Amino acid sequence: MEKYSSKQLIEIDSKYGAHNYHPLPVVLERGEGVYVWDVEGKKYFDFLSAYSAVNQGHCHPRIVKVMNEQAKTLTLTSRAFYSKALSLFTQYITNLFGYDKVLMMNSGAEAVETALKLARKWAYQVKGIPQYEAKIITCENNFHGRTITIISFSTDPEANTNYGPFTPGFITIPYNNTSALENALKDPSVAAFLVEPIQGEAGVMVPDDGYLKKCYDLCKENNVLFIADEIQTGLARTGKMLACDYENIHPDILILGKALSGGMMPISAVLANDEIMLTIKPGQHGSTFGGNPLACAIATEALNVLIDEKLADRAAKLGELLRTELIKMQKDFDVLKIVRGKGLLNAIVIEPKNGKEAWDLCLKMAEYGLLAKPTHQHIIRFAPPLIITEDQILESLEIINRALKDTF
Ligand code: IF1
Repeated sequence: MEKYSSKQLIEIDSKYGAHNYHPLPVVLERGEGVYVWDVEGKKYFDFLSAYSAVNQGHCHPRIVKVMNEQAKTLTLTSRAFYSKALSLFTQYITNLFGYDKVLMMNSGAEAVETALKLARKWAYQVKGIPQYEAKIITCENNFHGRTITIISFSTDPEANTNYGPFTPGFITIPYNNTSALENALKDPSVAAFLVEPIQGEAGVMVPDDGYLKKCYDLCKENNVLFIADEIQTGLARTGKMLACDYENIHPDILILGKALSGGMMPISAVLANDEIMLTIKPGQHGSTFGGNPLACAIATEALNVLIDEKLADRAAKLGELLRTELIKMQKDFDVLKIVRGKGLLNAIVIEPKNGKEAWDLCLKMAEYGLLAKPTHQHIIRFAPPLIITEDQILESLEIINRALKDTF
């Protein structure tokens, strides 16, 4: 096979690919566990985990094995017919998370859109809100995907400028502010409250303890659905199977994605009880690939790996170690302003100095063998695969320390 250099491949991408991202100048070719390799054969710790889609690590052998077997058996039937894989997966995932039913989709955004449609259906058919007056409350600095409806309630100009006109029916309130929610819930046409248990894209913003529980209780008091977008925080990433588990709340609608597939392919799921889920009748929602046999086989094994390898406990323990050691580093580096996170969903905030900023630190960490990328200019997410070991965390911290020293 012809050898290409990183430089050549970056030029090809720039010439033929859309410019909807600005990647770090690293061209990856292989991944295994916590490591990825670039086309020159350089090895890196992956501290982004494809934004928490590879919690189980790159190319987990158990998931690859199941994927290969199913790929040779049956990959796609459409929903015009039943499939054994889907029937058995629906039973597995609903029992695992404690819901009556699941609706399978593909991307996270599609699952969020599905949850919004369920909330509106429930509003008109169950709660009795007058038709097309249903409103859904969302939070400032949210990130729930890139469709036109979802960016309609984004507060980030980068996400929605020049994409209008926007979908109506959304109320925006500040995140981590229960009185703002209490006030917004006075509107009788509110159907639901959609929230990320931790705001990932906003920069791993962890709300106050008790925030989610208080929001959940306020929603219950006002007959409003509590919808948790656990696409990034779910599936062991924050140290529990779900971030909502920290506050023992059971969302009315639970949205999963990303690591539901172990990074193999887009797989997302929306879970709810019958009162909500059965508001959608046959022919009123769907997707060509939603719940396909290949996805169901992969997702079953992806969940099994999380459980068998106790990845939530590992994330809790090693996340604590990572944050503790990063906080110690703050004594030596005044640019390291904030360290925050839960489990292995963490972020640091870097204050620019001597004309250098977070991007330069990421370039230096890449040079030293660790991949991470800034979001909102000064925030760097540290979210390695959950299979990382204590020694690998310590080795990664050494790289971060050296890069801080050599950058600022
Ligand atoms: C990008 C970050 C962004 C999500 C939550 C739904 C979705 C996401 C909580 C949509 C997706 C991805 C999208 C990707 C980068 C990454 C991301 F937050 F993880 F860092 F963008 F903000 N809910 N997040 O985090 O899922 O349709 O992508 O499968 O768009 O750049 P999707």
